[in-house]
Amino acid sequence: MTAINAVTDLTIDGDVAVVTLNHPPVNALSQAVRDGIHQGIAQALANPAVSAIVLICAGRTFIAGADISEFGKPPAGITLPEVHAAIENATKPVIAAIHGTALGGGLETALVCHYRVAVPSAKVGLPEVKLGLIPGAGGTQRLPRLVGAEKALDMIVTGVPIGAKAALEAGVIDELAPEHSLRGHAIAFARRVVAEKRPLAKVRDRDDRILPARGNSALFEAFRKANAKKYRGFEAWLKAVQAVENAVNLPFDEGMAREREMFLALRDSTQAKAQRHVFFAEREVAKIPDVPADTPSIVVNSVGVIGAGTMGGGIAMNFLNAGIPVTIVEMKQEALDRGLGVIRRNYESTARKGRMTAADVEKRMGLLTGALDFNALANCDLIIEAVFETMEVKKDVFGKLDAIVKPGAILASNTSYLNIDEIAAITRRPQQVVGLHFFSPANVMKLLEIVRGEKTSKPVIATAMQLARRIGKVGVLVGVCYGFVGNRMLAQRQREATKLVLEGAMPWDVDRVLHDFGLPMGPFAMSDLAGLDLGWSRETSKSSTLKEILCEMDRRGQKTGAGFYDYDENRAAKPSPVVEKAILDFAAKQGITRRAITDDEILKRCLYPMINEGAKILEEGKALRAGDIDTVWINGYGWPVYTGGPMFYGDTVGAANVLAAMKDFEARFGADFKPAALLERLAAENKRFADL
Ligand code: 3H9
Repeated sequence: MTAINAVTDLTIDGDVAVVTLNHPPVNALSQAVRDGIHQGIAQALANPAVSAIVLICAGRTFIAGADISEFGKPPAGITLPEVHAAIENATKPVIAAIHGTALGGGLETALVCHYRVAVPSAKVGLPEVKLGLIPGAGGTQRLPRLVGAEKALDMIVTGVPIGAKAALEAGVIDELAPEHSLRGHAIAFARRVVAEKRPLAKVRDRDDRILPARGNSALFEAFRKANAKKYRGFEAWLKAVQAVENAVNLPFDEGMAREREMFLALRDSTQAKAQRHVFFAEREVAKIPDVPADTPSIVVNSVGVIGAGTMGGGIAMNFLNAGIPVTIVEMKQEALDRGLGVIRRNYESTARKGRMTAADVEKRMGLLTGALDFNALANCDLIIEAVFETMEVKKDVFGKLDAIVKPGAILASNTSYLNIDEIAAITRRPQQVVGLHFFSPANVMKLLEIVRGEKTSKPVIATAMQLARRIGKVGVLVGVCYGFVGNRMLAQRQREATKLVLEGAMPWDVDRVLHDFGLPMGPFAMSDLAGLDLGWSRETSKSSTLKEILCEMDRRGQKTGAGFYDYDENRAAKPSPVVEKAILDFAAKQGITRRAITDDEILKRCLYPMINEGAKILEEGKALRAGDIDTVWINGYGWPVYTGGPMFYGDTVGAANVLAAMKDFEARFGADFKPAALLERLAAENKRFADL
């Protein structure tokens, strides 16, 4: 074995040279890796004893793509296209041996090899769109030549990898290797290629699979139309469609040149920078400086959930899906039966859509036990309460739990706003108490705010973070404050949206501006969906807010067919003249002279106070990093990933610009807009939240 460089070895096995990359964690194509492949291939070609070359990776995966952390830095060393040319033009066959994931530049490297073998568990894909990019090293030109235009469009635009068996059927790979003998099988395959005098197959030379789509612009147009809504706001996917269309219609080298041009333009775009930020932020969020990875954790093999309502049921489903038994407790048999019934129906509906088998449904339901007594929770490792949101009720529940549940168990609250320290203080084990704030619908939304109380122990935090991953959530550690990170910032937007409507805008103006920004829906459409009568009662209603007035008119949201909007039988929303009049009357009663409000003002007044609140959250240490706040908003509220989250968006606008607008608003509208000290500091020092 010869070491080519720190990350590459060359071994000669009879007449086959094996170039092995070893660059943990994912063998990304850093400068050293590119260099290693290039030199390894050159040495193998120069060796007269070698008749074929295998390219393989050590560790958990084949090359998982370009090294994303190199983007945005000055280019150094040999480029990937140069490495690819060396492989493709090699005078001896080069075989890619794939395990783990061959993604992005990794798959592109495999596609310039003359043949590809993979173990059954391997996956291959071009996920560049998820980073705001298109494949930039031939992926959009070579993949269609192997799998045809339609399959290539699907793979490149969704970015979702396919398994090795599907890849074999589609024509991406040539052969499957047994799971645990990839190296040996790849060498044997290489010998066969030589013995059978198979050609040095170059994907670039094939056109049999793309010919059917040549000149068929309707195919691409239909694809664009069918996906326009799904990818609203994203730039890269349309470029990807264009690149595949080029592959079909243009000579190979011209298609390559266009792909490169589009890739480079996208790589330096705001969207790609934002999506790279999100990629790293979602991974960094798991790192807690004072709770290192080796912190001991608590084994969680059984979970108790208190409350079988919408939230409790959704929470329970997460654990059932992960194979963890759940005991769910309700006060009354009827409520318990209803809750269990809803869970079953949810699973059955998933099964009807073909995303689960009937056996899967029964397996999950078999892990679920209903009970009417807290004593049923005595042996659970973790208990999460999802009961009514008042401090008295929560304290009562925690007091009872503390008396019943085994000593090492974790007691968690799903509260959205309440003070975890106050709840913990009622128990004899405040170190075992933590907030686990799920977002509705709890079995769907990816976010889990993990609320660290003053006394929450490090093992409890480590356990909560690991558990989040185990149930497929993105766990974000937050501190105790009203509304934690997500709802605390949301309150800023809600306040301004309500004020804007009294000052001169209409709910549909505010919603349109925020929807166009990329949010799934605006605040008023969201209120209609959630129900305007949350926390409202006819007895205490005094026509003192617009919401109260609408509830009094029985306009309580989508469920009553009317709220801020009118709804037809298909739940399609229409601006409501009744609401318009109610707004004008209410504003007049309040003595407000309405004025024209621009879309620009709506956007800034709704979003900048959120960024400002995010700055306060950072100042107070209630979130560890700006990227953690972005992760909350992207995974919990559907904030458009291509803007990077509220704090990254603040960086894009620039702290000085956000500050200037906040000061202007403060002068016109008062203390709601008082700038955070951190925002002032960043503006003065010309820094970004990302620099903190
Ligand atoms: C591309 O290829 C462009 C080309 O078309 C053109 C070029 C000219 N670079 O996710 P994990 C790090 S674009 C740098 O927790 P898993 C990651 O940050 C690229 N670093 O593991 C983390 O670091 P840390 C196309 C990377 O097992 C560690 O590796 N490729 C990269 O859950 C472990 O990651 C992609 O988009 C990278 N490319 O999942 C693939 N990838 O430990 C992106 C990972 O310090 N990667 N890291 O936090 C993935 O999808 C997943 O990481 C993967 C493993 C499925 C591979």
